[in-house]
Amino acid sequence: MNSTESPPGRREAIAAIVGSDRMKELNAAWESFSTRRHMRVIVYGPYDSGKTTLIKRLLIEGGTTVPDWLTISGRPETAKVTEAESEGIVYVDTPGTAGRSAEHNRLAEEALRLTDAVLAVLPQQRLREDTGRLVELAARCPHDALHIVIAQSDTVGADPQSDLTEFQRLCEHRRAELLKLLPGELAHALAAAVHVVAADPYGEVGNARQPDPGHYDSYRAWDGIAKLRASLLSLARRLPELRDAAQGRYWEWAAALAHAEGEEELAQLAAVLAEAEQRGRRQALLERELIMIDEAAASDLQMAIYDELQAVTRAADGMDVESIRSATEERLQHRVHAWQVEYGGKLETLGREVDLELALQAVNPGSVAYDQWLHQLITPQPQGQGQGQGQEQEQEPASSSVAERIGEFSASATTAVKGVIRLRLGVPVDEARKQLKTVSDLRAKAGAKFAEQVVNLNPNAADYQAQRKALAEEVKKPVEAFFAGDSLFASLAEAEQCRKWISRMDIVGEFVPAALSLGGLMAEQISSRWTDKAERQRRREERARIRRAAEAFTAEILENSDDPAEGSWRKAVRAIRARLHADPLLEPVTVAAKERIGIIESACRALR
Ligand SMILES: Nc1nc2c(ncn2[C@@H]2O[C@H](COP(=O)(O)OP(=O)(O)O)[C@@H](O)[C@H]2O)c(=O)[nH]1
Ligand SMILES: [Mg+2]
Repeated sequence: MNSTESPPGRREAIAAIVGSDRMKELNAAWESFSTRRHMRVIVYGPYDSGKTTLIKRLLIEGGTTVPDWLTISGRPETAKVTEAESEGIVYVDTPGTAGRSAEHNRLAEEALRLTDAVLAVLPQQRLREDTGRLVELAARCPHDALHIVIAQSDTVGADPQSDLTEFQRLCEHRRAELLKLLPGELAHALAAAVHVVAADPYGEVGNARQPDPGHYDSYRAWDGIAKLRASLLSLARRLPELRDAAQGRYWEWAAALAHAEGEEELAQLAAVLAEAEQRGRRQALLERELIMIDEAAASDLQMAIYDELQAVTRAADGMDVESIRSATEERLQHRVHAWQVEYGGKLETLGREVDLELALQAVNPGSVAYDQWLHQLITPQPQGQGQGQGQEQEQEPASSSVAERIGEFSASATTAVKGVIRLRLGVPVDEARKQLKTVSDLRAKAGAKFAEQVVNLNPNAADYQAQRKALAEEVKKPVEAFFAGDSLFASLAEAEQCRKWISRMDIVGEFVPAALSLGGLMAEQISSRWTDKAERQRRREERARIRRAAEAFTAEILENSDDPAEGSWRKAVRAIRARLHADPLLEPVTVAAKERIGIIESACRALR
C-alpha cells in the first residue's frame, strides 16, 4: 500500500453514507480501471475543437488502424465516450463540453474521474471561450499529467507553407495569449505543456478514414504533432506513478461525493427528527393531560360514591332493605350523573384536542419531510440506482398521511420493508416491522374478505361498481381502525347510561348489610353515649365494608362492560390514547433517525 491509496477507514465511511450497493459500484469502477495496462488519456474540450481529428492523427502516426467510430464531423454527434489504443496509450474521445448538452457534459466529467492523463484541446480561433473550464480542469488534475493542445494552427492567419516565420510568430502569440488568460501560477506550471498543432492541415483529410501517413509528410515540419507525440510517450513511461495519483483522485472524488450526500441526508434527517420529536412532545403532553383527567376522574368518583353511601348510612337506622336500596340508588344516580357530565366533558374536550393535533400534523410543513422520508424508508428502492438521477420517484400526494400510506402496502411490499429498513439504516427496527406485519395481516384479511364477498355481487346490476366500492370500503375498516383507534364513545353524555350503571350494581348484596349494621350502631351510640372496644371494632369493620363497596361501585362504573354500545370510562380513555399513538412508527423512526445521524456524522468526520 502506498500513500495515495485510500485508507480502509475512508472507504468504510463512504460506504456508510452511500450504501453497500453503490459502494460496490464505486469499487468495481475503480477495479476495472486499475487493471488496465495502458495509460488512459482523456481528450477533453469544446465541440469542434478538433479532438476526434487529433486522435485520428495520433493513431495514424502510431501506425494503428483507425476504428470505425472515429468519424470526423462538424456536428456534435459523439454522444458516447469512445476509446482507441495506439503505442501503449489509450485515447478517450469525449463528446465535447461547452454546455450544449447536460448529458454530454456529464459523460465528459465522468470520464475525467478515471484517467491517468488529460489532453485538453482548444481551437486556436476560440481560445477565450473555454479558459474557465480549463482552470477548473487543472484544479482537478495534476499539472504534470495535463497537456494542452491549441488546435487547427494552420488557420492561425499566415500560411505556414509560404511564410513559416510569420506562422510561427502567430502560433507563439497564441500560446502566450492562452497562458496570459490563466492565473499566474497555473500558467507557470503549464508553460511547457502547451502545444500548438495542426492535426489535419488545411482540413484536407477530413472524413477520409485511413489516409496514407505519407499525406502529412510535407506538413510535419510545422504541424507540431511529433513533439506532442513525444511528450505523450514520455508521459506513458510514468504510468505507475500516474496510476497511483489517479487512485488518490478517484477516492478523493468519491469521498467528496459521499460527504456532500451525507450533509444533504443529515439536513433531511434533522428535519425528520425535529418533526418526530415535536410530535412526540405534543403527544406526551396530551397523554399527560389524559392521565391527569383519568386519575382525577377515578378518585373523584370514588369519593363521591363514598360520600353518598355514608349519607345513606346516617339515615339507615330503622329503614328496611328496600328503602335503603332505593335511597342509595337515587343518591348515587344524582352524584354519578354530575360526575359523568363533568369528566365526560373534560374527556371530550381532550379528544377534540387530539383530533386537532392529528389534523395539524397532516398540514405542518415539517411533517411533509417526515412523511416523505418515512415513505422512502419503507418503500423498496430500485436496485443499483444512484441518487439524484434516473427516473423521478413517484411522489405520493403530500396530504395523505403516513397511516394511509402504510395502509396501502401489499404483503410483498411489507416483506421488502424489512430488508430496506435494515439496509438503509443499518439497524433492525423491530417495532416498525412488527407494526407493519400487523397492518399487512389486517390487509391480507381484508383482501381475502373482499375476494370472498365480491363474487356474491351481481356484475350486471346497475350499481355494481358502487356496491363493489362500498364493499372495498367496508373491508378496509379494520385496517383503518388499527390506526385511528376506537372513536370516542358518545354514550358517556347520555344520562340513560348512568341509570344502567347504577341498576347493575349489587347494592343489596354489597352495601345494604353494612349500612344497616353501621346505621344501627351509630344510633345506639347516640342514644347510650357508650361504646365498648368490641363495638368500636365492629364499627371500623362496617366502615371498611362501605369503603370497599364504594371501591367496587367505582370500578364497575369505570371499567365495566364488554358491550361496545354501553361504553365505559376506561374504554374512552383507551380510545383517546390509541388515537394519540396512531402513528405506530413515531418511536422507531426517531430511534432509527438518531442512529442514522450518528453513522453519517462519524462517516463525514472521517471523510474531512
Ligand atoms: N483546417 C483544419 N481543420 C481541422 C483541423 N482539425 C480539425 N479540423 C476540422 O474541425 C472540425 C471539427 O473537428 P472534430 O475533430 O470533429 O472536432 P471535435 O468535435 O472536437 O471532435 C472538423 O470540420 C475538422 O475537419 C486542423 O488541424 N485543421
Ligand atoms: Mg468529436
